[in-house]
Amino acid sequence: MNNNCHSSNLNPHLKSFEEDTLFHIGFSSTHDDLPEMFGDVKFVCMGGTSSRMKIYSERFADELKMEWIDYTKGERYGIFKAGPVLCISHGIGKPSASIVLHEVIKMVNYAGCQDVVFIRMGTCGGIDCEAGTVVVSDKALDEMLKPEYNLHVLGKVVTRPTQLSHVLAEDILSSQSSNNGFNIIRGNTLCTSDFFEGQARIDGAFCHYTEEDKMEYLKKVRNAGVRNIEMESAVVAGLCNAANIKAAVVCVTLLDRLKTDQVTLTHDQLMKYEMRPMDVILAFVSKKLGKQ
Ligand code: R2B
Ligand code: URA
Repeated sequence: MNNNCHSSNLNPHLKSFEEDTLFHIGFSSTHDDLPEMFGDVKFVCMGGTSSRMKIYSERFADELKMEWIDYTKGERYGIFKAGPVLCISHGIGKPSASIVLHEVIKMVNYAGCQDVVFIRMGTCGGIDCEAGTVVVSDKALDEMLKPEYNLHVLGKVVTRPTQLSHVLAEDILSSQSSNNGFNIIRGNTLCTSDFFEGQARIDGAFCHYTEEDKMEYLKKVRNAGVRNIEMESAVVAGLCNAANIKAAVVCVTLLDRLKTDQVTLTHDQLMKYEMRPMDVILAFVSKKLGKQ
């Protein structure tokens, strides 16, 4: 018996496993009826925190008039389903996002999901744009400004390209109404392994460079077409490319990094801005489902 691994792109070893335990999200390829639970999923929406993904999923369920189910097991990652929309948290940073993406990519495969797309809906620092701007990413760049996600495997560097789906980005943008009350721009996204020194901040516990050094780097970043900085887009792009899944990254800026390092938004401003990627993706999903 094998556990129903369909995709030729995925790990060939999976086909010979009797059972695959998806430890961090709490499912089993044989003991859970994944096709019944998740077979209808078309949109996998990911973001940092479980509480935000719960709010997003409730909003999807309300607006699309779809059934809402909380599939969260354990405390690592929140998993909520609103009809064909699965909302999953990925935590902070590439390692956390990589773990959940491996398991979710396998899960949608075991569930037999067809034409599924992955969308990260997050927060970020902006480059040369005011707080509250929504950035739809073209590709993720690493700290050396290369469109690559590099991982050490068996003592060697494995490089995965981080171009995001042009088609999906266009589809998302074309589903927006012009009067949603905020700016949406496109650009490259710098994906870093740290929030402080890795993002050229001078307010971390350590800093060996000057404000001028920082500004020189951020201008170089801007010249590479970067409009925002965050910490997971490269994994979303790299792993979805490897799996042949279309992916998009849609993030709201919390500050302009050419002006400041500290996020000083009030709770209300943060809540308001955090709903913007949701509004953008809700318009897209509604259009795709013929509900607009
Ligand atoms: C954006 O915000 C988080 C750091 O504050 C991180 O998850 C990211 O990518
Ligand atoms: N998230 C980041 O990764 N960087 C910022 O500046 C703000 C949010």
